[in-house]
Amino acid sequence: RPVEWRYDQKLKEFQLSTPDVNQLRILLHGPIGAGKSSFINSVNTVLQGRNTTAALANSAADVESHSFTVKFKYHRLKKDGPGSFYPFVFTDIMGLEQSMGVCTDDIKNILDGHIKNGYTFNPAGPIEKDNQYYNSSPSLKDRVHCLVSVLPAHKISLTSDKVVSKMKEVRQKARDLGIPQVTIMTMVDEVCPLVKHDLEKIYTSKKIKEKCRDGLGVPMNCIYPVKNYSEEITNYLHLDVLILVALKDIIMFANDYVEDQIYTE
Ligand SMILES: Nc1nc2c(ncn2[C@@H]2O[C@H](COP(=O)(O)OP(=O)(O)OP(=O)(O)O)[C@@H](O)[C@H]2O)c(=O)[nH]1
Ligand SMILES: [Mg+2]
Repeated sequence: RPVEWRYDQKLKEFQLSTPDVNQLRILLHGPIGAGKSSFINSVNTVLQGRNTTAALANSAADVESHSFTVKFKYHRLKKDGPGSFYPFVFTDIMGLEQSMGVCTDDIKNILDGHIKNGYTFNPAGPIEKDNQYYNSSPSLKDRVHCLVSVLPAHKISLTSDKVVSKMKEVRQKARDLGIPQVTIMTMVDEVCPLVKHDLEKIYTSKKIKEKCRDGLGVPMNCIYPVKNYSEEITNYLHLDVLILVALKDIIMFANDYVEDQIYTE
């Protein structure tokens, strides 16, 4: 078995070292249909070792026309045993497209911890300060601890300038706050037929390398290629491994951030 497989055990045993923050908050952003919700589902599928009945992602065909994810909510991931959850939670936000996506100011509000679970995004403008879902004095536990940018490999070069600049703005804000960042490149199976048939070819595929190079200004060694669980109903080792490699770093970076903030505060 590849060495990465042990990450699965590491994540099962992972615990936060501080009582001030009870869960690590991970925010996914990226274009519509990039595979954000599917990634959260895939993480769930990998951690549980079984199909998790696509509870969160949309399987609708018209992902191009509009976005489905409208409500803000962090998703918990079930661990073995009733009522037991991993100490990290994920949220993905409506696609960053031109007219109806979440406005960049609200993404910044999420990074800062100003938006509470249950808020429904208004594409016309950011959350009002008197809204019941507005947290006016967020602490470290309310903040995002790792920002994940999701790029679909087959459409990287087609991403509109508007979306590219919105994503840059969000990444800049995260950088200002010192929040660690990871970029995930989904849909690797869509750009390389070799990889589609044999996921192990991912590290030698020229096409994948090319796509990483197009990665919207992100250094190549910061991009994690993955194939989400989308049509498979059983787990596959190499799919699991790619997702675990990305997940392990997301969680470790988030944890480093929290420890760092507590230490310096
Ligand atoms: N072939 C392939 N299909 C994928 C992959 N990831 C996601 N999909 C499919 O792509 C479509 C869109 O995925 P979603 O996870 O809904 O995308 P999203 O980023 O959450 O989209 P919005 O919420 O609309 O912004 C779905 O039909 C998925 O099954 C992948 O790695 N490979
Ligand atoms: Mg979604």
